[in-house]
Amino acid sequence: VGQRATEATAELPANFLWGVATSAYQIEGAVAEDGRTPSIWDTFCRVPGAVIREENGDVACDHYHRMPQDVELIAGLGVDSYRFSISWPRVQPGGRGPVNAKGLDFYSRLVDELLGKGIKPWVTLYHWDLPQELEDAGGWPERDTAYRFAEYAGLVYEGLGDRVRTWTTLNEPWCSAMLGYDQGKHAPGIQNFGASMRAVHHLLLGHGLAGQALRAAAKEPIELGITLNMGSAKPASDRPEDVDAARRADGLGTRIYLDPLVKGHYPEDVVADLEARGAVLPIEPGDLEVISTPLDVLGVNYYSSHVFEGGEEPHEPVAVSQNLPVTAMDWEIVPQGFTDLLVRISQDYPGLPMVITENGAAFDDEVDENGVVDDSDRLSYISDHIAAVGSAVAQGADVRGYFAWSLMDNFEWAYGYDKRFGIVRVDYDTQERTLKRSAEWYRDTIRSTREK
Ligand code: GBH
Repeated sequence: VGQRATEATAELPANFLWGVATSAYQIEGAVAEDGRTPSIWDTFCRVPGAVIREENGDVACDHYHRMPQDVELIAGLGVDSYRFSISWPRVQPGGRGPVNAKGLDFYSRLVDELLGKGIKPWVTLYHWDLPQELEDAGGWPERDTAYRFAEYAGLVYEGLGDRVRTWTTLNEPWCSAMLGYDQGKHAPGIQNFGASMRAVHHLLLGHGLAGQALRAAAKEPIELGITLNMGSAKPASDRPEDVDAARRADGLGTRIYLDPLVKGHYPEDVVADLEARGAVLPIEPGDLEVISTPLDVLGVNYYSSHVFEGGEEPHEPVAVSQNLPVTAMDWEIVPQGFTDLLVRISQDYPGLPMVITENGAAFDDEVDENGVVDDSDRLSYISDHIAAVGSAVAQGADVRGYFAWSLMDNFEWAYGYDKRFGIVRVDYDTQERTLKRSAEWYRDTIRSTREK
């Protein structure tokens, strides 16, 4: 363990931020308590076939009732920071109107518990749980949702802004737009490419408007961020159709978000591709200025990277096998792609500090007769990926922190409770939490960096 920790962290700066991450719907449960109303995920989970075994987040890890103990668990890992998300329909039921004091109070107590233990709260305002009423009014393809999101951000700031400095607006807008409105694998389960592109623009607009609202309300400077899921996209060969396929995958996966956020305009090649498909980004005058509101930090969520082949025109990207080992999600394990991605972002979008807001893996854990989960596969995944971050830093990437996904096993969206991403095991019958070997390694590794 010692050797491995030293190697993995050798290149990281001394003030590197270590953390663990979760999201509201995946852990909280208590979906009908203290005034919370349904989100699109409560609805989606009831659609036959949408989620494996028709599972849902009604109870999840029961974190809503176990929060103080869970904060103790987090403190025991010795992390600097805890990344969690706020449930919009808890704080502003229905997505409109006044704040629900009881709902907001839960997060206020969470922040106090964390600060009391010297743990920095890293707040994400939106991790996919849109109030159902806003979906009924059109959801993210509808422009008004962006304004509603900014209003909600302001309400949260009023309640927590005196104690929270770091604000992530959205978690993985690609997933909200593409899985939610194009592929239909996530809530609200719609399959309409045009709608997904309208969602992209309104998510980004919502990010910008919320960022401006937070800054307008802030008495002291805040740290504004957005979290994107990304990987490196490489062509399978130098055949023009493969090169074009990789360009397209990168365009819709990464540049359609980062270009407007950082450079203030959408990438021309992507806009041209969309036009050819009859899809439009519904840009209104002034939108790009709002979207490019200065970012203090870019959150990077990394799981895997792909190599693409292009078929016939228009060279739709098709991911091909790299013959690498996979996780329980069947995602190939590509730490080199992580290094490549971080170096590339630092070159193409210079001056933007990055924090890894999620990285981790699902494996089929086994509990032995002593209750131990010896998850050497997850431990290797995490240590290899921390080392990959180190390599990127050595090549000049400005990466300032790493959050393991996830603190504990939780509701893995369309996969229900089948896939376990936790470094802490959750027994869903008893709600007992047990540190896996990976959690012990992570704790010891963090400790060892402090002794440097
Ligand atoms: C994150 O999303 C979420 O933020 C988090 O809530 C979730 O629990 C966690 O990851 C684990 O899933 O099939 O090889 O093409 C992950 C976003 C986007 C990552 C799609 C994997 C496809 C991999 N995912 N991506 S592959």
